[in-house]
Amino acid sequence: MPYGAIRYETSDGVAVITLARGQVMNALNTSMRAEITDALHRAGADARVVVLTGEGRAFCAGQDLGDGTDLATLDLERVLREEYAPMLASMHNCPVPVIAAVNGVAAGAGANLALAADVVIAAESAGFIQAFTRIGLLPDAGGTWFLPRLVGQARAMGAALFAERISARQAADWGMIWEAVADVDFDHHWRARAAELAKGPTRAYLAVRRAMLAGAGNDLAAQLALEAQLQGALGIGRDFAEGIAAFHEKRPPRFEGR
Ligand code: T3D
Repeated sequence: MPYGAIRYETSDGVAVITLARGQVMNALNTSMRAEITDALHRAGADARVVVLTGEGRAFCAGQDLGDGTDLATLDLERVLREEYAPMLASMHNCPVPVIAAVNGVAAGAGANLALAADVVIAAESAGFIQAFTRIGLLPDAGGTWFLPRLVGQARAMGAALFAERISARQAADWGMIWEAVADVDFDHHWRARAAELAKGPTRAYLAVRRAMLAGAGNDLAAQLALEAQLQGALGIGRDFAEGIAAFHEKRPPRFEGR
C-alpha cells in the first residue's frame, strides 16, 4: 500500500511510523487509519519495535473535523467499527512492542491511539485531551478501556467529563504514560528507548503485554496459570538460553528476539 498520510521508515530493527498531516495537526481520516493499520502489520515483519510519532507541533488531533465530510450525517458507528477498531487492534496485537513518542498535543482519538501503545513517552510540552465531550461525544478509540485501566475510574471520569488538557508531566505522575521528557532531549531519548527494545527479547516483551493485560480479567489462580504457561514457553526459547549464558559469562546478552 502506498502511503500519503504517514511516513514509514525502518532502520536497525526499529520501524518509525510518522503521522504526516501536519497542516491539520495530524488529524485522522480514512486514509490515515488504513495506512497506520497497514504499517503496523508491516512493522511486525520488518522490525523488532515500532514507534508511532507525529510531524510538526502535534502528535494527533483526533478525528479530522474539517475535511468537508458532513459529520452530522456520518455513520459514526460504521467508522468506529470498520476503521478505528482495526487500527486499534493492529496496535494492540502488534507482534513487536509499540512505543508512542508523543511529540505534541494528543487530542480525542489521537490521545487514545497513543494510550494503546505498550509504552508512551511524551515531550514535556505535549498534552493529552479527551476532547470528545467538548463536541458531544464519548471517548472512543479504546479510551473507555485504556483510561480507567491506566489511571483509575476517578481520573478517567474527570478527564472525560472536563476534557481538560492533561500535561505530559501530570500524565506521567498519574501513571497514564511511562515518562515525560524535556523537549530538548525528546527525540534522542525515544530513539534510544526504541533501540534498546529492538535489541531485546521480543517474545518476552509480548508475553509481558499479554500477561499484564490479562491480569485485569483473571483471578489469581488463572493469572498464575497464565504466567506459568507463558514462562514455560519462554523457558525453552533461545533468548532465555542466551540470557543465562550472558549472565554466567558476565557480558551483555545478544538477544535474537526468539
Ligand atoms: O468517526 C468519527 O468522527 C467519530 C470519531 C471521533 C474521534 C475523535 O477524535 S472526536 C475528537 C476530535 N478532535 C477534537 O475535537 C480536537 C480538535 N482540536 C482541538 O481541540 C485543538 O485544535 C487542539 C487542542 C488539538 C490544538 O489547539 P491549538 O490551539 O494548539 O491549535 P488550533 O489553532 O486549534 O489548531 C491548529 C490548526 O489545526 C487549525 O487549523 P487552521 O485554523 O490553522 O487552518 C485547526 O482547525 C486544525 N485542527 C486542529 N484539530 C483538528 C484540526 N483540523 C481538523 N481536525 C481536527 N481534529
